[in-house]
Amino acid sequence: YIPKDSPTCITSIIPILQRLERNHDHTALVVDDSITARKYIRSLLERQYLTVLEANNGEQALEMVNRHKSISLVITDYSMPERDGVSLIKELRKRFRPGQLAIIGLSASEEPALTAKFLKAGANDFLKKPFNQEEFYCRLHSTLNILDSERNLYLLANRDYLTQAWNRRYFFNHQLVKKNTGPRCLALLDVDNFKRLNDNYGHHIGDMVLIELANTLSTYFPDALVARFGGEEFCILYGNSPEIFVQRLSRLVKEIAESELTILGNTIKYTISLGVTHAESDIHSLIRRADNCLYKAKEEGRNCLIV
Ligand code: GH3
Ligand code: MG
Ligand code: MG
Ligand code: MG
Repeated sequence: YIPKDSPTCITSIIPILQRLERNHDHTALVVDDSITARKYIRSLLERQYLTVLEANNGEQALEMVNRHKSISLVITDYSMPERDGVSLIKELRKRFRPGQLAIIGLSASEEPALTAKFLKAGANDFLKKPFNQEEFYCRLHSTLNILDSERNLYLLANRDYLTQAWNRRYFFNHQLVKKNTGPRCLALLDVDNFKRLNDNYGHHIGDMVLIELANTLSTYFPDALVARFGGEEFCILYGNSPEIFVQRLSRLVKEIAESELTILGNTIKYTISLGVTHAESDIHSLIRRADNCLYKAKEEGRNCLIV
């Protein structure tokens, strides 16, 4: 189904359909002090299946962006009371890269070099009011295509391909890792006798066990940073009380040992070992200490946790 007034200048239907499907993932914030303008832009965006929110001025827009994490596109007017569009964009760009939040400027102002002013402030694109509807849709689509590509690129660079867990790159770039101060707990997790599991059931089943384990870890620790460090080894960094962390990890060791996975007709049982540490020290000494504990856990017969 193609909306009647979808851009006729794009001749191929397939890209439009694919674009429309992906638009469901985007929430747009329309910022304008004119209700008429807001309603008109809302109707254009809703016809392209975007979810739309509205703000009256730049100040309100900042508040909305803080409150609604789903906002991925801001379409903003220039002249508004309290905070104008250019100032709003400058403020937003302190916190969001163009690949995180797309911004399109719109203005009827005759101010010379306004397009440059918007682009310099960090807008992805700019349109002069009154605009041609087809041009609006063309610019909207190309902005959203770039945003989607940037998001995909980010995930490709930061997630582990097999398990979709965060990878080492993401881990070492994370704020909680970089800050290097304050108490933190770190656990290194290693699957026991994983080589044997691969030998017994095949590498493919081994892969599926890793995927299952990564899913279990992310549901167990939604409040922690979980990353695949490599092979069958995961790292969990937690910013709260070590007592609670160790309790939850102990429960995890027990639960994994007691559970049975059914993968492609095979009943799989496996265990994990953990080395855990908590301190107010830099990440590398935390990892070193956790690794020593993990080594001891293996020495003590595996399927256990050493702090
Ligand atoms: P231990 O209890 O001492 O940890 O024994 P282990 O067999 O788990 O340890 P080892 O380091 O000898 O073997 C790890 C194995 O993990 C070897 C490697 O083939 C396997 N492995 C690493 N990455 C992957 C992967 O992505 N998929 C699968 N299926 N296996 C992997
Ligand atoms: Mg205005
Ligand atoms: Mg290992
Ligand atoms: Mg192992």
